[in-house]
Amino acid sequence: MAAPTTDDIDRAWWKESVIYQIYPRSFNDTDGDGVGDIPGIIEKLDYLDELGVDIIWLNPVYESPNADNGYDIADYQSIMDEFGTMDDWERLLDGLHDRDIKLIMDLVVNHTSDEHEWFVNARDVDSEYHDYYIWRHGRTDVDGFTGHHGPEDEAPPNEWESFFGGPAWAYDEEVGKWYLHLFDEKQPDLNWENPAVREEVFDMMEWWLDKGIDGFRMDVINLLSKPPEVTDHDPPTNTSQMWDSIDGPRIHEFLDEMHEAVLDDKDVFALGEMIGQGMDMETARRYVGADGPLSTLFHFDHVLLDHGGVIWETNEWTLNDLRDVFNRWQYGLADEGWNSIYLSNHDQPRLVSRFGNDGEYREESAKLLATLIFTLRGTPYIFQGAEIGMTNYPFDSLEEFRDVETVNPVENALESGAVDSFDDIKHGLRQNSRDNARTPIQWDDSDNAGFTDGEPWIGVNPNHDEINVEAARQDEDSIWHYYRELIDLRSDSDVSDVMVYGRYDVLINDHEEVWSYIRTLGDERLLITLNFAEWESHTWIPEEEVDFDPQEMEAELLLSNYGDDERATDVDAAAFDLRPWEARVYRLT
Ligand code: TEU
Repeated sequence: MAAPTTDDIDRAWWKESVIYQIYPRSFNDTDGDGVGDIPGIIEKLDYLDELGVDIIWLNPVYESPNADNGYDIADYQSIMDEFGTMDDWERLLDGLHDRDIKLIMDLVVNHTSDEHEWFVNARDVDSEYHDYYIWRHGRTDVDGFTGHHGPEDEAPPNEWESFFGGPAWAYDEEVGKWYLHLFDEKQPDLNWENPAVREEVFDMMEWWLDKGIDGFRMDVINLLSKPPEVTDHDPPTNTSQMWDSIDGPRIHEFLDEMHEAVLDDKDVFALGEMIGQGMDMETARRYVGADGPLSTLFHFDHVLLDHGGVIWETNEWTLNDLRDVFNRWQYGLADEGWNSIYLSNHDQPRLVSRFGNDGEYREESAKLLATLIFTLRGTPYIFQGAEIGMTNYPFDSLEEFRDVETVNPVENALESGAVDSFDDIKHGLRQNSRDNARTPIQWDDSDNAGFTDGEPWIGVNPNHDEINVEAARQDEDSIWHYYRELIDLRSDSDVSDVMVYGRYDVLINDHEEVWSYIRTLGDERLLITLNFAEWESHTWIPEEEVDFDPQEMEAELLLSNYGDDERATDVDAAAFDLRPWEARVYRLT
C-alpha cells in the first residue's frame, strides 16, 4: 500500500497534543493537610509549561467521600473541599489556557457515590430518583450462599463479582432490594436505561463545557449498558456474566446520543476508557472511527498482560506479547480511528518498574519507554512522575496501602482464609497495586519530597533523595530532559508530521529483544529501534519487509538514550547493534 502523504492527513489538535495526567491527591499540597490540592497545581503551572505538554487530564476533583479517591462522586458540580474551591478551579483553568494548555476533566457516569443526592433520594421508591439506579430482588432459590450482607434467606440477584471483590450487589434495608455496583459498594451503578439519567448527565457535561473545558476522559464508559438478563428481569435471569456489561447491547446508542446531544457541534476531545481485554477492531472503530462518537480510547490489552485473576497474581510477559498487542491496535486503527498510547496511569504500577528495569538501567529503560510512547502512532500520555522515572513503592505491610482495589480483596482473602498471611502475597501486591502510582510526586530531596509540610496521605517513596524533579532538571542527561526532547521532536520539529501521522510498519516481528518500526509519511521516514534486553542485541532492516533499499539509506540520529556517540551516529542503517535498553530514533534519507 502506498504510504500516506501530508495531503492525506486528517489533522486534529488532540492528535498533535501531548497529554499529562494529574492525580491531584498526590501532586502538590499547599495547605499542609497531606493531600494535594488545586492551588498546588496552580503553583506548578510553569513547570508543566516548561515540560511542554499540551493537555492536562485531571483525575476527579468533585465532591466525594473518597471511597475510591474521587471516582465516587457525590456532586458533579462542586469541588472536593480537600482540593479547594470552584474559584481555585477557575483560576487553574485560566492559568492553563493562558499558557495554551488545554484541560480535560474526568467524567465518571457509570456510577455515582451512594452519598450523591440522587442515590439518597432513590431510596424512596416513589421518588423519580428510584429508577436512576438498578434495583433488583434477591434470589431465594439458592442454598448455602455466604459472603454477603443481605437477609438470611436471600442471595444477591445474580452471581456477579464486583471489580473490587465481593458481590456486585448490596442490600438496602430501607428499600428491601439490592442495588448493582460493579465497583465498590459505595459506587452504585446508574441506570442508563432511564432517559432521565442520560439527560441529567448530558446537561452536566454541557455545564462543564460552558465553563470552558476542552473535553472529557470518560471513566469505564463501555460499561454503561447492562445485559438484558439484568435490565429486563427482576430478579435477573442469571444467565449473563458481568463481563457482558462490557460493550453492552445499547452502548453505541447511548454514546451516539451523548455525541449528538453534547459533543457534536463542538471541537472537544472525548476519550473513552474501555475496560476489558481483546476488543475487536470493528467495535473499536465503531467507537472512535469516522462516524464514532469518541475521539480516541484507552484499551487494557497491554496492562493486563502481567495481571492474574486476583490483584496479587502476576504473569510473565514477553516482548512478543507486548508488541503483538500494540501491533493489533496500530494496524487496526491505521485508516480509521485514533490510538491513545499510555504505559501508566493512576490505576497502574510505575512503567519503569513494570516494563523497564528500575535498578541498574532505570534511566535507560525509562527513556526507552518514553521513546516508545512518543513514537507509536497515537496521542501520548505522561502520568505524573513518569517524567523523572519514578518507581514502584517498597510496600511492606497492608497498613501502607490505601486503595480499595488492594485493601478489600486482601482483607476478604485473609478473613476467609483463602490467603494465610500478607507476606504470602506481598510480592504480587508490590508489583500490581494501583497505590504504586499514587505516592506523591518527588519534587526534591527534602523530608516529604517537597510534596507537603504535613503528614502525607500515603507514603513518599524513600528513593526521593535521589529521584526528584529538582535533581532531574539540573542534570542535562536526565529522564526529564529526555522527555522534553521527545516532546519538542513530536510537537515542533521538521519530523513532527511523520511522528504524529506517519504510517506504522513493524520490522522483524519475532525479534525477542528488539522492537523496531518505521514511520512513513510521503518521503519522510523514521526508524525507531528499541532494545528491551539487559544485554547487547543485534538488529537490522530486513530488505523484504520495506519498500526501500536499506543498503542505500543514510541514518541520521535524531535522538538516543545513550547520547550521540559514534556507536549511535556512525551506523549502517541495514544492520547494527544496540546496547542494553538502548533506544534510537533515526531519520532515514
Ligand atoms: O478504572 C477502571 C478499572 O477497571 C480499574 O480500576 C481497574 O480495576 C484497574 O485498572 C486494574 O488494576 C476506572 C478508574 O480509572 C479507576 O480509578 C476507578 O477506580 C474505576 O474506574 C471506578 O470508577
